[in-house]
Amino acid sequence: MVHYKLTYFPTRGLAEVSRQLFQLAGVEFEDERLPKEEFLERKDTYPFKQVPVLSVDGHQIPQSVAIARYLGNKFEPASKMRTILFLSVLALISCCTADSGVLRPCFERYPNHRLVNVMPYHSEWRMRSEDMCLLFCAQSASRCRSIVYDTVQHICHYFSDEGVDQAVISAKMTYLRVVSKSCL
Ligand SMILES: N[C@@H](CCC(=O)N[C@@H](CS)C(=O)NCC(=O)O)C(=O)O
Repeated sequence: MVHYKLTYFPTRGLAEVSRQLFQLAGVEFEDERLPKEEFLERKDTYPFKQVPVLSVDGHQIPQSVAIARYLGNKFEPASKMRTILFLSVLALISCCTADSGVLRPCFERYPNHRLVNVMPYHSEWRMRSEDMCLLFCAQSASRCRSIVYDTVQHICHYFSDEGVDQAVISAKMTYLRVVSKSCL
């Protein structure tokens, strides 16, 4: 029997669609959920130094969408109903990542502030809510130390600097600082 191991964090996030695909197909798999510290110890052993990673008899497959596609093809839906279920599970990908409530305590929040004289390492457009900014920050926790959310244009700017000395008052912008690295 093929041994499947799906490695991710102890959240739904980018692994949930594949977990659901296993459930729907009724196929056994090892649902490995790594605490942050353990992930950091093993990070270098993963193809893109990130998770989720699916191991199929020891062969690693990275990238959440590639994993879901692989499983979708492998576990061919037996009926139309199953096809519908498979498709709806795949469509869940955006809402599955809405676990952000737990992240709130990890940030100090300064409404009407932004950062000056510091460049973001990344900016993400079309972020409908502040919570989406937090989630994205947690997903690149090794770099993300602060966020500025532009509430008008719905852009999250990510900084690897805490930004404490760079914060200035600015309407309709929200500055969020990671309180503790281990929190994320
Ligand atoms: N494009 C990748 C993104 C993977 C990704 O961002 N993984 C995050 C967790 S959701 C991660 O491993 N973050 C830890 C890090 O980058 O150090 C995918 O879809 O699988």
